[in-house]
Amino acid sequence: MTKPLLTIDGDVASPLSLSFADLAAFPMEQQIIDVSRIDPKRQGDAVTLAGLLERVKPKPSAKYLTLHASTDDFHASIPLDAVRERAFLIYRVNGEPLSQKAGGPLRFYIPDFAACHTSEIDECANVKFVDRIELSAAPGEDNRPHDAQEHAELHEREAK
Ligand SMILES: Nc1nc2c(c(=O)[nH]1)N[C@H]1C(S)=C(S)[C@@H](COP(=O)(O)O)O[C@H]1N2
Ligand SMILES: [Mo]
Repeated sequence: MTKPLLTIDGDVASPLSLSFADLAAFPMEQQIIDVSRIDPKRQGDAVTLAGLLERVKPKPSAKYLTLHASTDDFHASIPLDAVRERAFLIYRVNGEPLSQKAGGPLRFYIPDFAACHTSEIDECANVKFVDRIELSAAPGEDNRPHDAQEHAELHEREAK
């Protein structure tokens, strides 16, 4: 059995749960094969957020995208319009599921993010271990660090 890695729900017409096999089966025009073409520091293959949204059909009321990682209780909520055409979800490296070390099994990625804790679309919003994407009219749960000290503390915890 292939277990779902990601659920997309909230203000959408068709909520959806997807396994690794489901992600791999997305049409090629909704995949990015070799994300290093877009960001040389990253590797692997991804499904575009636009492709996922086409499947779930956001309602007109959906203005925010909340990325949930239950593994470490990390959450980020960002304006949908700012990322809908450029973000993607990395799910595979060398034919295998993305490793936990790299933020797998599934990691949200915005290629051109702002510096940490400077804007809604910052590097901290590149949520690792993302297992749920929730669409909503208002901002959702968000526990990204607010300042340099909180940020340093988070990375210290991450390194353990
Ligand atoms: N689930 C989860 N995702 C997370 C974090 C986290 O602590 N937990 N840290 C964020 C922060 S603050 C940053 S700067 C980036 C770092 O990503 P990297 O380790 O791949 O460079 O991941 C983001 N995604
Ligand atoms: Mo960050």
